[in-house]
Amino acid sequence: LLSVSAFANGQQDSAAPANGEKKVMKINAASMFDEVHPFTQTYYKFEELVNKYQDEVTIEVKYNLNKSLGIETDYFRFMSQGESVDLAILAPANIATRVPSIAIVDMPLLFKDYAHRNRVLASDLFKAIEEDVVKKANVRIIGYAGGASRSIISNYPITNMEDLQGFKLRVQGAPIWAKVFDAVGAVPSVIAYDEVYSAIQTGVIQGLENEKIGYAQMRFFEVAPHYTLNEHSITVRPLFMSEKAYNKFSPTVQAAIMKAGKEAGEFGAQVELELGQIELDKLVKSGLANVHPFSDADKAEFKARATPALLKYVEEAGFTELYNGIQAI
Ligand code: MAV
Repeated sequence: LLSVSAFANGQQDSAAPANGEKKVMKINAASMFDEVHPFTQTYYKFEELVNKYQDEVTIEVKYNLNKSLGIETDYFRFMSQGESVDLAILAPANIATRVPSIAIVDMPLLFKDYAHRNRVLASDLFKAIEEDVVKKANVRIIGYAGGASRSIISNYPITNMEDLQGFKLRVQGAPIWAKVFDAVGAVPSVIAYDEVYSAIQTGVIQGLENEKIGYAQMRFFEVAPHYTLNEHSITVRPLFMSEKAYNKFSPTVQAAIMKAGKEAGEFGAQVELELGQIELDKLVKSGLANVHPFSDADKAEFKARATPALLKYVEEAGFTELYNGIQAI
């Protein structure tokens, strides 16, 4: 009877406990990257910690890496439907169509610096968004990875605001990204992440904006050998679990999932900071990429031109209070 009811609850994957042995519960994690990428290392850390923080079940994570299950937009769809993917780190922009409020979490120019980002994440300012995500999209934020900066990547050198004028670049799907790049004089278009490389190659666009680690792992340097340190955003990459998977666990295990998720996310952010720089340095050393500075004056001009668009968006989307709370912290 026990195993029949376990089956009826959708726990087909879990082996029945025999003679006091722990039940094995399998979950599927997905990433567009390889085993050294910080997102993958976040999953490894999660698996280690979640089994340390509870002893009711053994959680076994299956790693579907290197786009074997598609890209982050696919993972979101799968998790939301409770199919194929149970655990994934996603850029907030990927889910903004279903949960518009999440776009603010990762908006360009939102954070003053890395410490500010961490203060915001340590506060409960994103609590309402976390609840919104469960309600509207059937996925649960269990931690936050990311923490790297995004900068401009191009097939010609960009060293100042003037070079940026007319720059055709790919941006993420949440509308705020196009609005900001439009405001600074570039020409943004929304393109799926796995189509960016060939879009640059064929001249549809001249570049994109991305983290150092994405630049290296997606091999964008082959078609766009210029990385400009304008650092227009510091990322927040929520670690999501599908609500369907989460609900399979007892409250004790769920508490361990939340604790492990939080710590794994913090670990992943640390890894990303270090690894991104290492990978970019390697590319520069081997002559595969050129890094360009962007002066403080140019950063200030970027910000001045982008800010009215950002504020307009914040107001229209009804996030003024949240935005002010973030800026005040
Ligand atoms: C980077 O690879 C990551 O931030 C990832 O989460 C995003 O989806 C991707 O960029 C992107 O720009 O789509």
